[in-house]
Amino acid sequence: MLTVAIQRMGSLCSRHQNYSEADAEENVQAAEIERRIIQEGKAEKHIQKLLLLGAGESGKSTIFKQIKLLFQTGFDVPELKSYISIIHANVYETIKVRNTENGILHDSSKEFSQNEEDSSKYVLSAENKDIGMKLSEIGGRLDYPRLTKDLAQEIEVLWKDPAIQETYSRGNELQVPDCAQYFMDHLHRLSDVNYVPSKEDVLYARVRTTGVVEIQFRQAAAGSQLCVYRPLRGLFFEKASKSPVRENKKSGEVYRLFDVGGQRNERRKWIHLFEGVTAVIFCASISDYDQLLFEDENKNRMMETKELFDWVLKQPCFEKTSFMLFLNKFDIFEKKIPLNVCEWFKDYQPASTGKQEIELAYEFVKKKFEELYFQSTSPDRVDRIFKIYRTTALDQKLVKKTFKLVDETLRRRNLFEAGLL
Ligand SMILES: Nc1nc2c(ncn2[C@@H]2O[C@H](COP(=O)(O)OP(=O)(O)O)[C@@H](O)[C@H]2O)c(=O)[nH]1
Ligand SMILES: [Mg+2]
Repeated sequence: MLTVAIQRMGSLCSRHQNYSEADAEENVQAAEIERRIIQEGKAEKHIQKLLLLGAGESGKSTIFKQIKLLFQTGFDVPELKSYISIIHANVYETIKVRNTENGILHDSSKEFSQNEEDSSKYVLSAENKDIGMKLSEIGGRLDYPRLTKDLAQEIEVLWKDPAIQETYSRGNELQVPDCAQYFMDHLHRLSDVNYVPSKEDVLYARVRTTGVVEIQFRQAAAGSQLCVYRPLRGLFFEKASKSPVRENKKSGEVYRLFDVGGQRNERRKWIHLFEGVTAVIFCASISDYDQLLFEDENKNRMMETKELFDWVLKQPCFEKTSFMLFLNKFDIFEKKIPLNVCEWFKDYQPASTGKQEIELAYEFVKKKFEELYFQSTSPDRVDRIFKIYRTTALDQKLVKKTFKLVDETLRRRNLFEAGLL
């Protein structure tokens, strides 16, 4: 690159009348380029690579969005607006109904109605038939329309229909988006003609990540600042505004965080990112133990997470990589107690009630992951760092606090490795 730049400068300069002046200028520019390349090379060495891994819907992209909010001024209006179609699609997915020979049913309750004697409870009531027909037609379209006030009102009526509520009461057996209730509670605001999604709406919005997205930022000792944010092979794009070299002069670690798709078909792309990773932030949704996978409805989500964590831990590239395990969706977990269903947790014995039981259940799950970590970590890797954090990715304060702890741990590790501790 340097040679090309010099060659280009050479051809430009050759048109100059005064060659010695041009040569001097050329030398100065070449020296400057070389100095910048050396500096950037040094800066790259200081960048700590963090990888968000975990199964689909474990909260990786929500953590990624939180980091973007914490280390940047937030989402600007065009970016917020880019979420309108995603949020409206989340609404239509929540209320997706289908016209069948037995009547209009929620898309997901077809199996329930086939396997149960009393299938009538899943059929929309007669007075909501027209709305049901309309939404069944919309649900079949490739592109959903923008949510209008009228549509929002009709969706609200349908949401309250006993058949839909009956279906949603068995949400753990269905592929129900976590954001369903939240968006149903805000239908009127979401359908306003001037609607601009709030920060919270964006955090709730569910979009399946494909490809890889990265953000680069600096966690300073007091406060923090963003350096650069740019896409790799992913969805988001924002122009890099500052050179990491300049930012790096200030104190604080520079991190580059990668978010990836979590579904099985996305995982083969992960391996390309495994080189030189400082820490894996593994997201495990601990509320998933009674749910089935989106991509394989015969597989329990927690069992998938267990196998995935085991596989990641054994990757040859991660011999010295630190592991930060985020036991995520604690807010949903605490509402689901007592634990049940999942094969991995079958030795769980409820011993108490209320808050105390929640703590016991959480400690039980944490211990399971700890045991798995040590079983899957060969003796030559025992000096890599392993930390577990209880998270709710939607809770900004908690994510901020957690990331600070992650940062402190990684800094201490660096000092130790440099022989300064
Ligand atoms: N209630 C709750 N919802 C969460 C939490 N973390 C993520 N979600 C929601 O779960 C859905 C999937 O999260 P996402 O970050 O896209 O998962 P990913 O597939 O791992 O990237 C989104 O609708 C999020 O808003 C959490 O801690 N609590
Ligand atoms: Mg994602």
